[in-house]
Amino acid sequence: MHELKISPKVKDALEKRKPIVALESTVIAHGLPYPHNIETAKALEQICTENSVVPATIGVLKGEIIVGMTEEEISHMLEDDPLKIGTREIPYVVALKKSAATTVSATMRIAKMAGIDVFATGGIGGVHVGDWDVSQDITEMSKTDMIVVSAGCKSILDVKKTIEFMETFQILVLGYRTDKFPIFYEGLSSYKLDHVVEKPEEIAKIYLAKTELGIEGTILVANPIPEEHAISESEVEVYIKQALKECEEKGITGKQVTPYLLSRVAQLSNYKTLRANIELLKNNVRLACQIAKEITTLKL
Ligand code: PSU
Ligand code: MN
Repeated sequence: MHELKISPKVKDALEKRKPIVALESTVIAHGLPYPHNIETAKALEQICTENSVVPATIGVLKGEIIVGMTEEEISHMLEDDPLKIGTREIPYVVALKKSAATTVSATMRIAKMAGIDVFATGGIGGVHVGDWDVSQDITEMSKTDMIVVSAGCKSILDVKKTIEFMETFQILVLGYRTDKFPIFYEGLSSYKLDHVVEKPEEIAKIYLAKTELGIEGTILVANPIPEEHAISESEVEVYIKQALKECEEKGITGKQVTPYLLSRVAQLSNYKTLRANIELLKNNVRLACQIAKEITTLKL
């Protein structure tokens, strides 16, 4: 198999079966503006460390797949104006020695190759509104064993279709202390979830049962943004409508859509959505740390 560059800390944690949480690099390169991106990347790693969990930020530097990027490696990646890649583009950047930030799909696949079970992100990609555009995140989650902690998905997506697609692709969605599917900035949606868990331990047990039964795929933990950081639906809707209209006018399509919408919505909201984004990321990492610890306890 192609060699991954696994950092000494992550390697040690894998050998000693210590808890590890994978983190993606697209949110750093294409999801948050400078300098918030670097600050947030550091803050998320720090939350892991404070919780005695080893963080593993994943990305590609000049064709080398890195699991557990250092601060310098993250800076180098950003200087290289990295591509935004999903799983299907991993061989392309490896063979042609390009730098790339990994989305949810690519991060999960690489985390799996390394032997990591838990991954924290902000929001997953899903089914976009309008023309056919469905994220690789969905297809990847249908086949890769992983626990992905996210604050649901963004209302820039067609939330209802995204939820239905997850059923079709056999992705188990667990509401964390909620029976409503969470929406990124806004908190809870009106879409009901069938499966609710109250404790990180339950999530770990379900994951191990899944593994023992040989049922492949992801467990998506839907962890709502803390109420005090949520922004009202009516407010966010105005910004999203405006940003979507601009996408159409400017002919923005494909993988440019999500980064464009994210940055425009942040500008239009006077960076209120940016603060919400950072808070929900931290909240997801905290929960992912607890789950990762439960898994190591149960696996011992
Ligand atoms: N949603 C966010 N922030 C992000 C992304 C999604 O709130 O940064 C990123 C993630 O990396 C996700 C990707 O995997 O966008 C999905 O992009 P696309 O829709 O092009 O598949
Ligand atoms: Mn797409």
